[in-house]
Amino acid sequence: MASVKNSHSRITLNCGDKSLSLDVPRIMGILNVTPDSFSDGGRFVGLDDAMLQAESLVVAGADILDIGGESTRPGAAEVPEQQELDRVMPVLEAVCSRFDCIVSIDTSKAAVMRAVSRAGAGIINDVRALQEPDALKIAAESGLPVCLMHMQGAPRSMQSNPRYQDVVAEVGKFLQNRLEQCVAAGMDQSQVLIDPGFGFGKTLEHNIALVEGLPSLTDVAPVLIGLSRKRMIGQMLGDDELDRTMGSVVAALRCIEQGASIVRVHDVVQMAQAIRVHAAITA
Ligand code: PT1
Repeated sequence: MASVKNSHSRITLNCGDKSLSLDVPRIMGILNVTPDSFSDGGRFVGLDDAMLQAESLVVAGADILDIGGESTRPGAAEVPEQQELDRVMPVLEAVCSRFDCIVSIDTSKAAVMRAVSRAGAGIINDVRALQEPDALKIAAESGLPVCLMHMQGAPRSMQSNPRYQDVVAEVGKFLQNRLEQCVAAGMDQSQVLIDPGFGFGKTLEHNIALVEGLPSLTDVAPVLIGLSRKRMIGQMLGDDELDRTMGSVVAALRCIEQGASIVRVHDVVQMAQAIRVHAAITA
């Protein structure tokens, strides 16, 4: 199936002992281990539950499992380091011993990055783009691919009054600058992903502008996007529609058409079907 190739389709991510080619769109399945996690309502706190969820994501076709011990949805409070480690490490170790899949860790803390890179993590996913103390240095030392995300403000207050002159230009400039910092810290440029950060200090209009402006980001680096079940989908469907799955799949597919390389989703089966049909038609 030779679908339309985006400009990063020859890149392979070197995720420790595994690798991931970006020749086709890739699916990152969300495995949250935060009790206050949005959308899954904190159902996957226990290790057994987390393993069942991990298995279903892998069987459904996830290329990467994303494990996060800190909720970063709007309004969420920060989590102490030890609590984040207590949430993430047992799940990471169990997933790595039971499944042959790449695990990314959603964290901003250098100490968590160091611990997970020694325990088998394959990607560091940081919504704060390695701006926390020591994060850039520790991430570079890990040798793992990183995802740099744009956020305006902090999770607790970021949706109170998001403002931009030109959201696409400002997000692009920020990510380009963080990418340069990563290269200066010794990372291989091909191992850095960027993410516009849908819903992180953005109105619906900002989010839509970023979907349509995505090609200017894919010029900078391979793009990862996450909009699964977010408020922006609810806003487009009407907030009385509680099932955001189809809306999320359509929006993610549009991002793939716009050149996104990796989509971070809850609903892996539906996303995988959409990608397969889209690839067959556009081949
Ligand atoms: C994301 C992302 C993430 N999103 C990456 N990591 C979350 N790389 C966590 C809402 O508006 O997009 N990219 N890690 C989850 N964060 C949110 C933000 C959840 C906004 C919900 C909303 O509903």
